[in-house]
Amino acid sequence: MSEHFSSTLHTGSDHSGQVDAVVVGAGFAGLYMLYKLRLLGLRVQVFEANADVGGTWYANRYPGLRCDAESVEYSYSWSEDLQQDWCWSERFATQPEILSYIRHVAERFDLRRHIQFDTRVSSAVFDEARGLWQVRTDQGNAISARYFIMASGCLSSARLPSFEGLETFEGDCYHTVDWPKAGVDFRGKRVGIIGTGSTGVQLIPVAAQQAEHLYVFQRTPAYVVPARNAPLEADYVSRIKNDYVAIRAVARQQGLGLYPRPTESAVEVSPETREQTFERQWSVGGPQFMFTYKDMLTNKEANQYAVDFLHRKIRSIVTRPEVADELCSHDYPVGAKRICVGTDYYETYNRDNVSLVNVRKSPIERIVPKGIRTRDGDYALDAIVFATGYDAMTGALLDVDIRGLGGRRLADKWAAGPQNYLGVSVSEFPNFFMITGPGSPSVFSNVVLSIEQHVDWVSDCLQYMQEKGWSRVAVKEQAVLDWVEHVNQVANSTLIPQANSWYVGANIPGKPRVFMPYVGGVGPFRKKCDAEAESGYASFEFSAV
Ligand code: NA7
Repeated sequence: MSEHFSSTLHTGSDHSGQVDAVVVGAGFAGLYMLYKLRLLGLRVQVFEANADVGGTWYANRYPGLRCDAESVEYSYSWSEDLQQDWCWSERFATQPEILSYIRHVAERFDLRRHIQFDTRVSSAVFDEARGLWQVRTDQGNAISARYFIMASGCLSSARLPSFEGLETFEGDCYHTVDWPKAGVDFRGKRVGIIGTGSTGVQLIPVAAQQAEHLYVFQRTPAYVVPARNAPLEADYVSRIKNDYVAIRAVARQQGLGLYPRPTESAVEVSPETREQTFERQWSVGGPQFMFTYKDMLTNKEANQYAVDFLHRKIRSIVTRPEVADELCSHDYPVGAKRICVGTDYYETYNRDNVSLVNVRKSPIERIVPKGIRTRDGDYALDAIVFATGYDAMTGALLDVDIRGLGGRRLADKWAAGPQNYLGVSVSEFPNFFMITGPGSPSVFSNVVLSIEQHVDWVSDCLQYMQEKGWSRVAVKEQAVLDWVEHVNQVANSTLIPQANSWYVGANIPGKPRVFMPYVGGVGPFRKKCDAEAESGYASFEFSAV
């Protein structure tokens, strides 16, 4: 162990003073990062804004919330005992079940003692002379650390559009990202939900069962495939557990996990075959619909076949043709915004107590004391729910005032987009790492496995530094420029950048339109990261100061 590292395991939280590493966030990423850093013998302080572990799975509690990745996959793979012991009860886990899993991990590996909760990191400034990050929090902590690691999540900075008159509303307002712990009773209420992304799609059917009347304010229709959620059968679970090591190995290389990689092209099969195949995927349910054909995200014609199939499904389910028409999207390829996975979503629009309001045709003008005013009229409401999403991928990073060499602010460096290398490192910001940052597969993968890959890579890099006696690492500018170009090239070879999605920052006024996730696949991405390590981190500069 190098002299630059502590030789003893830290056994308690330092609220001030110095540690080896500060980690921001105690969700899936922060917890595993903490675990790995402790294995290196480092003194670690984790700061978490919420009152407990879980990250986005702690803050989001709206009814209907489930993961849209299969539960047997959306879990840590780094402990064989853990993955053998834990039993998921349903195909797509509910938020309470995921949260209890994360809490179990925190307890099982004794992680909580290094986490300070209810504490938001406000700034991190690199002190060049000392080679240390000076980290401050909203609770008055001032702590220095050799390494500063943002494990703050891709979807954790909530977005509330600036609706005029919001403060005049006399009813109740909720944002799905900050749902009251005690729950919300919509019985007897006229409820408006703004937003039909994954969140709105999950909440709408549940809210419709309670509300006296539900108004859905839709700007862009989502493509929604049925979840077909069900309890997990014991023999299925035991088959998975017997094969877990092999299943994880496949998932790490291709990113589709349980879903076989499609080999056929949608444009090369007969119309009858295509229809049958789409129909089969529809009946299986879940996000694997996007993996029906290999070219659905790269070939316009292939994508249009999928769109046409989904439109036929919508029209077959929704009984009022004019409502079905409004639910069909015509202005972006399916999958270019994240495909939504729902339960009874389209069926909900057949209920007498549900109305769809097309706010693209008749935009919301303002919130008024009694409800929402659109161009074509007022909607009287007792409650408004904002399911308006996140400042994705960069929001949580830039919520912290991070300053690197020469006091340069990360927000300024990223004024034209999140320039970094492998989604993990930023030039001029030594000893600063991001877990699943922009430029990595993150939201385009089973994010838990992507988190593991990034955490492993960072801890391997730190171990390498320990062995070499180095204490400072910074990526070279050229590597960043090359990586950003590669990320864009790969994205532009697909249809994905064509939608006004949060992938390109289009949901945030003023945010530069830059494609953020890496869509080249987790296998190729892993190979690039491994090659970087095997080259002795050729794209990085190390020093002992
Ligand atoms: P999303 O996917 O960003 O969806 C937000 C929704 O809110 C979307 O339908 C937006 O319409 C709508 N929205 C946002 N601002 C407005 C205004 N001003 N007026 C009307 N409608 C608006 O967020 P989610 O929380 O649903 O899902 C995010 C991810 O979390 C999801 O992909 C999963 O990975 C988990 P728009 O499409 O912008 O026209």
